[in-house]
Amino acid sequence: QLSPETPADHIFRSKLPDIPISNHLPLHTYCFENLPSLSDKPCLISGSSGKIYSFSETHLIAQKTAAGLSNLGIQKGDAIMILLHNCAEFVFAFMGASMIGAVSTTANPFYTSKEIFKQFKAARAKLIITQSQYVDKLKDTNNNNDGDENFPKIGEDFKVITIDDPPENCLDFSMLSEANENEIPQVTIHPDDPVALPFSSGTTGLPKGVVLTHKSLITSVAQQVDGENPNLYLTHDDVVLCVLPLFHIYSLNSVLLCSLRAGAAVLLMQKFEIGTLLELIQRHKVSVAAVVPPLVVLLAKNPVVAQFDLSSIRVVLSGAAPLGKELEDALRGRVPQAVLGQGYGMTEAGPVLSMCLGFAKQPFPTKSGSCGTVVRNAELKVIDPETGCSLGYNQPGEICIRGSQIMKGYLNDGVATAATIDVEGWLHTGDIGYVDEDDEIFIVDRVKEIIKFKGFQVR
Ligand code: 4UV
Repeated sequence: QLSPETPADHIFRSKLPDIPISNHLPLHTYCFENLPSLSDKPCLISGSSGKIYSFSETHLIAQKTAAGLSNLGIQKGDAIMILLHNCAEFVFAFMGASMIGAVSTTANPFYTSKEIFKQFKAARAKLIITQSQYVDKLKDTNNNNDGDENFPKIGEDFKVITIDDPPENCLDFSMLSEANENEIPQVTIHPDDPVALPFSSGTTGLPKGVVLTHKSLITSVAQQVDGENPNLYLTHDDVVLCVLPLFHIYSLNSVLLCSLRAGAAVLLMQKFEIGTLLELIQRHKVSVAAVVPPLVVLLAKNPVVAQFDLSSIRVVLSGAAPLGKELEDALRGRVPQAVLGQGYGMTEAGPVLSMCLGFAKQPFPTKSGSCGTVVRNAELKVIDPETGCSLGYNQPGEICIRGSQIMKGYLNDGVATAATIDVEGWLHTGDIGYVDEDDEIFIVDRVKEIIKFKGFQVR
């Protein structure tokens, strides 16, 4: 019985009903659950080479990669670092690691040597998968060791695998992708075991490892693409643009994992260039484009866009930073046939808190500027940052989210975890926003320290 002094929280829910979610499965089993009906369908399309991997090929190479990682000594609970731009090998490595119960920590190949090793050491990674051009950063040269005599050495302390010609002491990716899939060790994966370890500053301080489990990622993907009326409706005929980097959770979750689950093809773009992007959209008839606001600016304003046929695009999902109404309207002029809307995510939240209901199979009307409605099977509340009291419709405050999709916690940092997830299980985002009378979320401010450049956190 609540006393009159402690009124019940005002909890916001999706307009979509809750659904059963198979989050007892390992992530790879869940993502490839529909493999029998998808086998020959395109799964990964390499933008640069045009090579297409079917669902069964993708699954098989991921299994081989799992066996290869195991042959190199990677065991359940170990971490590997994926230091790659978007490419098929990223997918094979991530899914392969999942298959043996290992964890992938993903990082931007453009990071400095110092940034890479900070993450590498914090994650206690045993192996790095990268491209030969970044191997110099992984060596104890250029005085980036700060006098550390224990600076790890390639080949001795950790292994480096390159997806192109391996430099000295490095191994070729074929060691993984051509291993015998029958040699995958039998492992028991628990839903609470970690599978992804992206790094984020959260609401305060330095980047920390965000522990995302099999259960959290499955829950997040299911909240988006599962159910009779999925919030983000993807079909076997969709081609989903993957230009945003897979090392960031937005692309990893909402582009890659959602497409694998839903049976849509993923068009992988290694690096961003506007002409190539437009040409690939036209050639492969991209139907769903996941973007960030700076990309929306280009698509809306760059005159070169008018020379390309973008009529295949039916959905544009923008996220990771605010998208103003004016910009959204300008983009609408370029893709009048498409539904435009936003997703709102935070690495720690698993990551998706809310998604535009205009993307649903049976869509709802939505407003520009809104970040969508809270995802299903989750609870959202808005609290007064001073008093912690929960607020009702149209009252701005700190957005909090609760559900099985949120992170398990920060890696080895109980203090930071307790400062972010309270005892009742609410994750405090550090974002200020409100929910309007149609259950749409609007973000108006931030009470945290993170700096974002083009939608990505700056370290
Ligand atoms: O931790 P992070 O870098 O995470 C993200 C994740 C974004 C998304 C977006 C759509 C998806 O479908 C998805 O899977 C992932 O950006 O940064 C988190 C902070 O970025 C701001 C907000 O301050 C978060 O706490 N942010 C994210 N999305 C939006 C946003 C948005 N739509 N509008 C305004 N700010």
